[in-house]
Amino acid sequence: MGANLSDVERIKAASRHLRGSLVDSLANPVTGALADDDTQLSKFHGIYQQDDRDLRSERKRQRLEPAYSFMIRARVPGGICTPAQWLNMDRVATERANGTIRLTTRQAFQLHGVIKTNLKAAVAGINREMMDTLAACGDVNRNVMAPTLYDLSDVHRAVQADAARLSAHLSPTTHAYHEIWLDGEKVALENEDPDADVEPIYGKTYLPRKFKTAFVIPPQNDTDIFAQDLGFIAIVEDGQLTGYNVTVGGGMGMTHGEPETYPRLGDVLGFCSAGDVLAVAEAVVTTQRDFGDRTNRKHARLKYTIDDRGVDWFRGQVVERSGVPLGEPRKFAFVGNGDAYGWVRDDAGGWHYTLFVQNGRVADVGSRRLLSGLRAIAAVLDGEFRLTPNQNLAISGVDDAGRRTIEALLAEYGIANDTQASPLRLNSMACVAFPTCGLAMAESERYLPSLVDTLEQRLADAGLGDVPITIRMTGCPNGCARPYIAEIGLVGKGPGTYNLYLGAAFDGSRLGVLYRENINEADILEALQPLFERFSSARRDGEHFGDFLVREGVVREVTAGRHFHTPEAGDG
Ligand code: SRM
Ligand code: SF4
Repeated sequence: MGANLSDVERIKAASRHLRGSLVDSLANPVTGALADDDTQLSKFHGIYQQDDRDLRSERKRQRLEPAYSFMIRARVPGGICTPAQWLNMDRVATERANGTIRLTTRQAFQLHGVIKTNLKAAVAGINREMMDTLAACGDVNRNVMAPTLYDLSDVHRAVQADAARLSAHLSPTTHAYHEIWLDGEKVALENEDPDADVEPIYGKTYLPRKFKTAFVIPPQNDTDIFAQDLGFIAIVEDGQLTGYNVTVGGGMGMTHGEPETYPRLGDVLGFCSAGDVLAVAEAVVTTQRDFGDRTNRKHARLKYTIDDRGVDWFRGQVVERSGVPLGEPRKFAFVGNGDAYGWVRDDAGGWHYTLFVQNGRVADVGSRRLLSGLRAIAAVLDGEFRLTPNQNLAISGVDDAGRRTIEALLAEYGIANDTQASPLRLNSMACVAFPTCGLAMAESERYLPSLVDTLEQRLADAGLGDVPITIRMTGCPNGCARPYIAEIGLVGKGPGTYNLYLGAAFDGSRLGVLYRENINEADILEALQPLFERFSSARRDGEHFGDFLVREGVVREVTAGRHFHTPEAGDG
């Protein structure tokens, strides 16, 4: 192992395909934590060690170890979840976690507050309904996203099927997961020699860094295709899926004060047929496996491999490795990156209700009993749930009678979409941040709703109450709610302070740019108020806020991720 490799590379290489000493760590009664190296390996199994940030200093004062607990992330390819899986997740959340379910920005589930002694039972519990947590995190391909809705149901089904196939194809094959978490259920594996495990795609040290894949069907860019390492844009001609434009090299993460890190939008590499998806994806993944930077984890994502070596070089690798001659990209156009709320009917007559779930948190709060209501709906649902890429939930595939039943339950539990909710709120997203996220610098999920209360009032006062504007907040620059492609992006800098990014496109196709640094709520309002007024008086018909700010020269147009921090010729 080379001297310059990052420590995580050493841990992966020595882990015997992700086993490490996880079994011993789980059995150790002396601490609520895992051994250090195991905290890296557990991620590949969908598990993050965390501690309650609200209690951290008090516990330190009392010389107690941090209040350790674990976050478990379950993969839900394409966001499709059966009613039985929902009820099972609810049961595990109630019995083994903190009694809430979190829908993520990648159409997955997260449970928080699982203590070590509950961990194994929780993971086994999730697996009971054919849902797993393997590769929900770690240096592998993560949950594969797919569009929630499309009016042509056959096309939607075909794209969902491609997403599911790719998810399975890129899943790790190690037996470690079954050995550690599901013993008894896969007895035959227990006696196998761990070194005999093979990872045909990943090899012993997996990928240099996390890797993310999504599918999308224009005109809705709900999966934020340009934020993905690898994307497949469905091309639909005469009502038929003809194939996909392939995108590569998207990613949001950066570090404050380190301009060599930056968010980047994916490039369109070319067109492939649906039958070539697996081969193309595998070629993209193995190129990143072989050429990604394993010395510096802040420079290890595919976006940097591509910027360092050039997109033409990358295309050459993909074509050579896959044997697929990528064609000229086909035409496509997006209109937005949000969800369509309320009832929508597909061409086969199925009804779908997209329910707004503020910041993805499913809990009973006052008269809005989301957890109980969805439990009741799951008990009678004759269709499926679809977790959306915007932290919402579609109740999908019901007939007319089913629609009436769902409507009654939505009303009974006080969870139907608020018809008065502003488009700003409906287009808002916040990452988890405090108290669980170890990387949070500022509040996000617990704060954005109240900031939106104020901003929606200001927008209404400016006569913009009906204008959809995307707003996303994160507690740190890692970008978990994809803030750099929101028209108003707020990124945590320190307690109560944020960087404000403006000028991104409403459809997720252009990055915003830093407008104000390290500002508190009063400064945020002071910065936005005059821009709202200007937008109100000079807006062109149907113009979006981000486009307006760029057209008016309030912020420059960012044409590429590497120009995110510093303008270059052509950046306007
Ligand atoms: Fe994320 C790390 C939560 C989507 C970029 N993310 C984390 C961790 C696990 C913190 C940690 O490493 O200790 C957060 C756990 C918080 C908690 O307490 O639950 C966390 N990320 C989330 C979720 C739950 C946000 C949400 O509110 O929904 C999303 C889970 C997605 C899923 O189901 O898989 C989530 N994270 C994203 C996205 C959006 C996306 O994938 O479309 C991004 C930006 C896209 C990208 O990857 O570039 C994202 N998360 C990061 C990064 C920065 C990666 C980078 O390249 O620099 C980190 C930190 C890291 O990897 O070092 C991170
Ligand atoms: Fe945590 Fe930062 Fe991701 Fe928010 S953006 S969940 S604070 S890592």
